[in-house]
Amino acid sequence: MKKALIIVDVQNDFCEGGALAVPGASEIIPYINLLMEENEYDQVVLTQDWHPAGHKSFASSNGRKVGESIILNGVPQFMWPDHCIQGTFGAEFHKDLNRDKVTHIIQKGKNIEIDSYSGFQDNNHFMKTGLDDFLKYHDIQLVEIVGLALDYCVKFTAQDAVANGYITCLHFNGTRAVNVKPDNARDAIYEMIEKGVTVLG
Ligand code: VGL
Ligand code: ZN
Repeated sequence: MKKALIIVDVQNDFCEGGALAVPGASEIIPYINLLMEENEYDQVVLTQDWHPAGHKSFASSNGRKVGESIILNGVPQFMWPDHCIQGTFGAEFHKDLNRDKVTHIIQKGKNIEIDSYSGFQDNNHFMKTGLDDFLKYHDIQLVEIVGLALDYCVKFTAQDAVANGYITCLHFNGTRAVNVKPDNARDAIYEMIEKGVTVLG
C-alpha cells in the first residue's frame, strides 16, 4: 500500500516569532524530520499558506480586530493577523524542515476572497487545490499528517483526506494547536476521531 506524508504549513509565520505564531511550533520539526528518515514515504507533500496582500481572512482587510468573526461568502471567518503573504519571509518554510524528500508543494489561500484551511479545497468548497488528484495519480491509499495548526489547517486537511477516501493518520507529536479559543486542541482531536482520523500517539 502506498503512503504519503502531508506536512501542513510549517512556515515562519506559524512558528515562534511569526505573525501568527503557534506555541511550541518549532518543537515538531525534529519529529517530522525523523519521520522522513525512518519511513519510506512514496510521496512527501508540503502545503503552504500563500495569501495575497489584503486577503479577506485578515482583520486588517475588513477594518476588524484580530479574534473577531465575520461572515465571508456565507461562511464564518475568524479574523487573523496578516500572515503568510506571498513572497515574504513569513510565508517561507521554516529553515530547519528537511525538504530533501519533498515531492510536491500545494499552495492554498491564493484567492483573495476565500480562506483555505484544508490542503484539499477552500473553505467554501468552490475550488480543489489539486492535492487529491496528485495523491490519486500516484496511487496513494494512506496519508499521515503533521504540521500547523492542529485546530485549523491540520484538522480540515485530515477530515478532507478521510472524505476523499484515504486511510488517514495524524501524528499527535508532529502537530501543535494555535488555541485561539479554549480547548480548541482537544475539540479538534475529538472531531477528527469522529470523522475517521486515526490519531497516533
Ligand atoms: C492557518 C489560520 C489561518 C493554519 C492558516 O495553517 O492552520 N490558520 N491560516
Ligand atoms: Zn492563512
